[in-house]
Amino acid sequence: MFARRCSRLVASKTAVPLTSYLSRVGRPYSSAASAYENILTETPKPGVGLITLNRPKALNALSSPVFKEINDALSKYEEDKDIGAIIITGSEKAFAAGADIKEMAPLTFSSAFSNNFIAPWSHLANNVRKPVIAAVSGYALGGGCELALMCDIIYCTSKATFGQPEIKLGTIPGGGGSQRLTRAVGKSRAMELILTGKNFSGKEAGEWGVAAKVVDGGKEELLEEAIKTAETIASYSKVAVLAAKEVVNKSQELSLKEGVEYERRIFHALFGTRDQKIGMTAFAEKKKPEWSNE
Ligand code: DAK
Repeated sequence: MFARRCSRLVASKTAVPLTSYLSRVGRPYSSAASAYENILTETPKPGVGLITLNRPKALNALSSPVFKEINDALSKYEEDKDIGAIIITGSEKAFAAGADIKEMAPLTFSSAFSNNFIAPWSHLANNVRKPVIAAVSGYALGGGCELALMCDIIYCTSKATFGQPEIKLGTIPGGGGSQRLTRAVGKSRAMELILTGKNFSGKEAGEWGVAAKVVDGGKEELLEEAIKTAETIASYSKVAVLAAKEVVNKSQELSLKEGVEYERRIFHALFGTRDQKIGMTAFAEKKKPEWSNE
């Protein structure tokens, strides 16, 4: 498997993202970076796929080519049976400073509508069933904040800078920010943030429930925490993990009654999996479960 994965990857011309924290997290399962132009992909630990946005000159602004690569990498990790969790991160300075303003500036309604401009943004939220962790250091503005909010879990540094500044550009959030940020922080706070365009810190993101963990350090410490969590998730039955993500996401769309019923149906369905038998038998026999992922 290691050889198969390495054969898909070739040396990168740009950043070497793993070197600084390898001493802390141990040897990488695979540290070769990919042939993409704007992102790097690696497997820092077995079962963990890491996507690093790597467009430093534009603070990881999310242009169409960047998103095409993110989606391609996500699809590959989604297909890879060995990958159990995915992390998306950026640089120390910027997770992503937004959609690419220079690409958007000349657009007309007609061209944006006809070409379904940035429709590929929906891929992560709509099609990726494996858990995705956003590890946010630096700026996560506009589409960068929305990209983080599309992920299942956000970890950030206390000094990270989130915000939906689109109002300052004469527009509004277009990647789901008005919906997901509102669900995360409540209507009054979301209104204030979106109508003023004012930023909020990683520390506030933790206090307001946007981020699940706030790390008092830099990107190294942040990634270390994100990788640990991704490893934990990847160590469980993959079928149970997919089911768990699906039922939590349903809570955002269904009424409580419908959501509880949906959860119960999936819970019942899991009695049809081998891993439910493996997990419960292992508990009773005081053994470590060896998941079949079936
Ligand atoms: N787009 C393009 N280039 C960007 C950029 C961006 N969002 N952010 C930064 N850059 C570029 C800068 O232009 C600069 O390039 P050069 O001038 O060197 O060529 C380089 O990155 C470094 O930036 P600065 O010189 O400005 O760096 P500073 O440290 O001084 O400032 C900053 C950092 C993050 C405060 C500043 O760069 C900034 O304010 N950036 C813009 C932040 C912003 O307004 N973001 C929101 C963009 S609107 C949709 C989905 C999503 C969206 C829309 C629709 N659909 C699915 C329909 C999203 C919209 C947005 O995100």
